[in-house]
Amino acid sequence: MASCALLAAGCTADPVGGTGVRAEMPPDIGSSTPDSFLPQASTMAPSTPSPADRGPEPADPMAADPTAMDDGTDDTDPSSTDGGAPEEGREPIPICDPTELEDDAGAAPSGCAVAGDLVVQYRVGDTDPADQQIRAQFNLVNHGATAIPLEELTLRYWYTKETGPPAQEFHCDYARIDSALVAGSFGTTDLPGVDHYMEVSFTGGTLPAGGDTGEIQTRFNTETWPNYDETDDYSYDGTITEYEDWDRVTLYLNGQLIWGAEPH
Ligand SMILES: [Ca+2]
Ligand SMILES: [Ca+2]
Repeated sequence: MASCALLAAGCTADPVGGTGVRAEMPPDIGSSTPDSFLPQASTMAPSTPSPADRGPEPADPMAADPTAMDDGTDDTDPSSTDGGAPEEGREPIPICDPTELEDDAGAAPSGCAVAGDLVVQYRVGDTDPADQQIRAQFNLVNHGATAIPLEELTLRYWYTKETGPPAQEFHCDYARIDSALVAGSFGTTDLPGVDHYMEVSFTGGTLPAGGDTGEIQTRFNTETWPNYDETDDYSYDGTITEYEDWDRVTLYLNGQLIWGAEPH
């Protein structure tokens, strides 16, 4: 079992000082609910409904406030509460301005990330959609010329949870970049057709220009181990057993959507 197993419940092996720090929202979204953040971030999914159209969040202890999703992990280090923040003295990588790219045709942009250059590849980790676990495996690919610190990236896997209120547990079984750098948390949403997402974040590492992270094997379950039904899950596809580009898993750079389409 990888050292980051049960990250959501805390992890003792911590060679980088960040393991066990669950995914946090970047500063620009950390004080708002996941739902209020989503439409604003949906630069590639403009059809996302307005938050005003939605009712109040259900009385789910995990709902609304991402900081309320903590289930015991160590959040005492204030410097670790802004997972999207860059290292001291370094500016966050912005998304490239499309108009500037047009003016600079032919030149590979650097210092920013081009929408479409960062890609989530997915494959299903188990093809049983009615068991007690959801296994999703990812590879992040960077077709651009700018290396991206992984701390600035978060990924969301969207699904419906049939299993009631018990907390869920995130595991990273393997990651080429080092599973200890991979953290997971859970949020709720009112986006159409889904009610939960798993969010993967990173406590270190780099997505190199022209490279990839290699595979990241994640898995989660509910504490009491009831079955899920994955057949209605937005991000699930039991036929994808080899990695391929998958726009139903979304990727964010410093909180802004840069790959994929949120449920709509
Ligand atoms: Ca499964
Ligand atoms: Ca489901």
